[in-house]
Amino acid sequence: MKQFTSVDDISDPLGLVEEALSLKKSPLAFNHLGKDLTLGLIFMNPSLRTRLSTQKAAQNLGMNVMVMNVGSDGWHLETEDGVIMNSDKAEHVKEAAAVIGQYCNIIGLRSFPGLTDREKDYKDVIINSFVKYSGVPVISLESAIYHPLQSLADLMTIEELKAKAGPKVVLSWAPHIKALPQSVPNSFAKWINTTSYEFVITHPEGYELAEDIAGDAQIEYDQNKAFEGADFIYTKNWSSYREYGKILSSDKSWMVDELKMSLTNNGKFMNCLPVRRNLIVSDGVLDGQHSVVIQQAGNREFSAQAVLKRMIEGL
Ligand code: SN0
Repeated sequence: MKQFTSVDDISDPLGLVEEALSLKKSPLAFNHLGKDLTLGLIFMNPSLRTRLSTQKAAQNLGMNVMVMNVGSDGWHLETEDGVIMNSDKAEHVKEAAAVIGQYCNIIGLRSFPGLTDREKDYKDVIINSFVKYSGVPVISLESAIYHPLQSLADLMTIEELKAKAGPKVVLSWAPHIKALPQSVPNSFAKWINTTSYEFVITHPEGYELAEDIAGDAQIEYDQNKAFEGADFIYTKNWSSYREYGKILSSDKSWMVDELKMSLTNNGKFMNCLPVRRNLIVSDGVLDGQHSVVIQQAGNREFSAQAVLKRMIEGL
């Protein structure tokens, strides 16, 4: 595997889920596979789970890991072609990616969107530049538009917990004080659209995801109706795609609480974390027995390990 930037890079998403679940049972079964190989983890934005779980996954495979917070410790990167570099950006991504590729056998990269220029963000320039110029396989640790390692862990969690073949999975928008990327919901929608689950997305009007990403998901503007009979509730805030990067609603009634969860079919509560308590979800739901957010985060280690394993096997 030469790149892992979205589910489109995977021919058998559920096969990869199975592989990740089997690594979870024996994490050290391939602990020599990555011997003498180096993984570089490059962060332009903050991270807790992604950084630690990917580092742990690499260690389970016997790899060496180098981590750099380029956002704070590196040069600001230029991404435009043919510009006079007389701004605050000291290094072009062409050289930066190629140089990091000299030191690493695989590169993981996190780069959030600017949320001002939709066309630019949706070209996913930084991750695609690393794919183009680094000369080594590249893993998205959340790009401007997708977070595939998260979605793989989400799908693992649903597969572990589902009580029937085609569970009802609901992706629900919730309010936030900041404009956040669409990466997590975009990615979740794309991965769930590869399954035979019943898939509903609920959000206030104006928060529609890009049509080709939402795909065949049912859109339901009435959150209570969406929650009826749901087996899994995945809650996440995102800013508007249509009115790009804008916060169109701060409606507190979209927060997930016990009353809303009581409409579901004993539904499990999911979130990628970090989650803001009593803004996105009530304490009661997050601390309650139906919350599976810690299991989800635990699965991040094995989603990263399954992807790294396939990449190493393809080197
Ligand atoms: C990121 C996002 O894409 O929404 C990362 C999620 C895995 N989340 C945030 O930036 C949350 C920031 C905040 O202040 O709550």
